[in-house]
Amino acid sequence: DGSELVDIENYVRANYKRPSDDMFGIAKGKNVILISMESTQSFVINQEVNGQEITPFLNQFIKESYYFDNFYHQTAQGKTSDSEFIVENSLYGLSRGAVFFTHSENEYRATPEILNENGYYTASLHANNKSFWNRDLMYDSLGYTRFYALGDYDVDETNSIGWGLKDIPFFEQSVDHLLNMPKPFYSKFITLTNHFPFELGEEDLYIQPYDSTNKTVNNYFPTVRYQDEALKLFIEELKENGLYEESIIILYGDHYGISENHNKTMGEFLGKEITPFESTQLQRVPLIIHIPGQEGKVIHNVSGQVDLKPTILHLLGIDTKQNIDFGSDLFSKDYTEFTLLRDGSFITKDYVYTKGTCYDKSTGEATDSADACEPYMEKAKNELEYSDKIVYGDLLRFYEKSGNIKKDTNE
Ligand code: GP9
Ligand code: MN
Repeated sequence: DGSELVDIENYVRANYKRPSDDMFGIAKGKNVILISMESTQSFVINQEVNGQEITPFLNQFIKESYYFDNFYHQTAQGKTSDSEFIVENSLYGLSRGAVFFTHSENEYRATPEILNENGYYTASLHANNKSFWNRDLMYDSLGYTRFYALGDYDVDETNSIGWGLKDIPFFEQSVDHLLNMPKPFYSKFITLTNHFPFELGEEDLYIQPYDSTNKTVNNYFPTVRYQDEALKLFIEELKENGLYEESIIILYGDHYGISENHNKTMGEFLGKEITPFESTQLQRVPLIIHIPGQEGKVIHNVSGQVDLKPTILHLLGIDTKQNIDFGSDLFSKDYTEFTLLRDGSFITKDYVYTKGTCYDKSTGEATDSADACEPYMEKAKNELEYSDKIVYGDLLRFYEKSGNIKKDTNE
């Protein structure tokens, strides 16, 4: 029953971080353009392959945005769907399976639902079959008004590769959908071209593949580069039609593209051995937040996908005190650096804990200093357990919008 929520609520309330006075409501009433970048890891930012930039557009765009260079994905087997779940609920996905499939009927308190109540039109745009990852059902539970899926796009052999519609035509066609939306809108775009096995036609090859015996790693770079080009054209389009100035634009990587199976080649590319410490550091994905009128800034705080929901709501001037969120506002003056991955690994300002070993971030070496990771172990365990209890027990059904636990739990 609802009594299980009491401990969880106490834990979440103790972790709540007050928004900063400077940033709370800075984007009030603005549209939100959220972009999920398929398989995009942070190591490609400001990095070259064959002497050429991999993400020339993003490298520029981060200079006029808030760029979080220690932001981690927290996904597991649910891949893209896990990232969507985490970002919009500030809860963790499950250690096995995909919560989008197993718990789509639950009660949630996701960003789209909250924004609907605040007068926003909410839509997700992704040119794949609507039932992939059970999105059509889960999006109802998350509170989306509209899902622009495969049937809303013109897709044929000439504009597709690999998993489907290429990112450039995807964004081109999505602009028409955007222009038809009532304002303000919250829109989520999910890219696709940079998906394993990273296929690309000759005509879309802006850079040449990496040269090694590993095809996956080789081909990753040109598809990241293609996605970067698609993003550039999309932003140009937004500038032309005036949406750029009236929207906040948030880009994040959904999960890794290069798995641990490729550590040897990654080690060659990066010029260092990929230890469990480095492997954890490779779970960083870009987070870029562009707010009209704000100057660019790199923020080094350790952070993760659970932090996006309260961050976005606070920028829009919407209070989150009553929510059950495991993340916290990245712009809060009280923000505390602690990010938990789904396998129990965690990262703090100075340490990385993974696979039973505590690493000193400044050296990348294992440390047995007793006061290093120990203080966070219990917190890490509790936090994942609490989130799992909410999902498995559908506990948010006992929760009122006002932030009270329902007294009558007979439903
Ligand atoms: C499919 C797209 C890719 O619609 O989200 O899914 P992934 O395999 O990355 O989870
Ligand atoms: Mn994905």
